[in-house]
Amino acid sequence: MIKILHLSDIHIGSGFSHGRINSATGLNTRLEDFVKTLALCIDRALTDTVDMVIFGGDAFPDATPPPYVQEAFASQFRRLVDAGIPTVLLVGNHDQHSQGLGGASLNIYRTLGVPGFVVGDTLTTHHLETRSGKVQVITLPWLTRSTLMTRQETAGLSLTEVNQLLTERLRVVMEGEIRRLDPNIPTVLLAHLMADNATLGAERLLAVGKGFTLPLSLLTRPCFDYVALGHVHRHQNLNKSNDPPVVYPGSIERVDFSEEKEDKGYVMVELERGKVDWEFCRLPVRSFRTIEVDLSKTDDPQGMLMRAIAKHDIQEVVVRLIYKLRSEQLDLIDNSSIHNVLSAAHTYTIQPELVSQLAKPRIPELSASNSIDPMEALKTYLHNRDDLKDISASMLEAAQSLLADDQEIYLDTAISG
Ligand SMILES: [Mn+2]
Repeated sequence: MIKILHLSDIHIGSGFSHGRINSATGLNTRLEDFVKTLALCIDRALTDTVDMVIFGGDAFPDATPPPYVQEAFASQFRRLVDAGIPTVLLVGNHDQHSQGLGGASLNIYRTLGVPGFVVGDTLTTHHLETRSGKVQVITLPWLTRSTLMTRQETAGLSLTEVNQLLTERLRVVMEGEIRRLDPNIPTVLLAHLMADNATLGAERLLAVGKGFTLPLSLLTRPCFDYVALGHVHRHQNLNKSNDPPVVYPGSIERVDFSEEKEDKGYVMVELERGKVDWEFCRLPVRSFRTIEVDLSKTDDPQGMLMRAIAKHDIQEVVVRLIYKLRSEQLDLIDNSSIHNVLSAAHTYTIQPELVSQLAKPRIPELSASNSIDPMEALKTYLHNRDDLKDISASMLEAAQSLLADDQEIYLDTAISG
């Protein structure tokens, strides 16, 4: 039986806006949080003497993290080298340069020839020797349009068509890898991808550009004993039958407020050929809390706001306060006492939202339902703005010539096709 620790989406060095500078160390407290949490994962690998650690990709927020962040990451993984635990580092979308090939932030481990370390930046099968026997790991890093297709092949295709073509290509290449597997050795597929039935989290906002979505059927093959995924930050097993398990461990720390309610952790796997057990292990990470309150209908907005905050234990929590109010209520809010109570939080942000301005346009004649000539709209607007009286004539003149230019350009294009 082979014991594996599977973690993913470390994103160390991100979310600094949710932290503050620790005056004792000079470091952002969120970097310290991420280091502490990563250290807990490595601790577990060492105390349980796992046979292998697999990382599902997205080590940093981008491919060129600052040296002190790289060092924080390296000094934790170094502990696995010292313990002689084989480790596979998969390349995620955040580890790749938008230009060129490969995972720039992780390739250094291969370049240095770190003993027992494998960097997965291509679709290939790695044959690893662990203390408890052999294991096969197929690495499937984040795919981009240029991975399996040339520019000529994708020219003129829609995103959906490109996605289909990529899936077909991948199926063929994957089939080649599968055919070369030794059927008697336990096998793991380690992939950084978006599966079509995954429940999304912050990654859809973090991703640079639109990625591809791959069908689950590509992953649920009987030749795989365990499918280890990365990319989606919410922990989940995509395969209801669990044969094989197709598991996102999720991110190890909350990257932003979209992960406020998610458990964070890693996965412990026990693997034999044809048999697998796995368990999600929660990590004690810093809490995030959104406090949202609508004050627009109360006579006592300050009191209601303070009561809403008091309902929560915000000690050492990253807090986001969102409150709605009418502009007439602004004078009833005492900002200094809000800052005062929120200072118990680790960090906090305050987002007041005015409701009245959203409800009705400032100049009724200019409501969106009326389709009016732009010159007429500008005249109406200027008519309502006494402060612009002096320049209104020249503004109208400028607008007139802009519109004329625009029409000329439009006609030019129309004629030239
Ligand atoms: Mn990712």
